[in-house]
Amino acid sequence: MGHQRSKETRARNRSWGAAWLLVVVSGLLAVPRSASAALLGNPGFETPATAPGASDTFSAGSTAMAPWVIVSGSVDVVNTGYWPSFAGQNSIDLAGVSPGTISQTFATTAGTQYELSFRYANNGDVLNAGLVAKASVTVSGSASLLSNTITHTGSTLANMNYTQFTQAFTADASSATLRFTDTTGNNVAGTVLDEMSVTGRA
Ligand SMILES: [Ca+2]
Repeated sequence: MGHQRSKETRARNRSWGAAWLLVVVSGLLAVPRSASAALLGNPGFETPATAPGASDTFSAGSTAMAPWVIVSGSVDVVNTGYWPSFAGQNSIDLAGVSPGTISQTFATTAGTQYELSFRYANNGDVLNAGLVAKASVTVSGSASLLSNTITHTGSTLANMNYTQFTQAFTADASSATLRFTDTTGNNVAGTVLDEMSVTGRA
């Protein structure tokens, strides 16, 4: 009897050993391949450099914010001394001297899920108290992958009260284009954006 129990114990131990090996191997396979890869360029609008307290306007055709493309209209790159950035020295107002549209194309793997995240607020200038900023945000590959509208109010020069946007999308091609269009309806005061990221959820 004792001998038999001992054989059963050894068999159980071998079986546990195999189970642990499986856990270790699947743990290794589950490590995200590209979670920390930076898919967007100039994600916090830190280029171009701004002077302390300054706000500089850039119009369609300007490459100052590359790889962001100013598709139409204009945007302001705003130094944190004018209103606080969420991070770094700069944020942007998506309405410069006219409602702006910006876009950026980045590499993706079809079938992989990604998460888009960014911070948004509204032009907090004292002249714009009560402004309700509005913008569309889209991601497209071969088809539309994400389409949403953001609205924001209540930002002030002292407290921009940034809100975080987070939404997942699944790529369907080797690249995708992220696009923002200001629809506030004000030529000089619109949606404030900062600290973009797109990360793979592989
Ligand atoms: Ca920034």
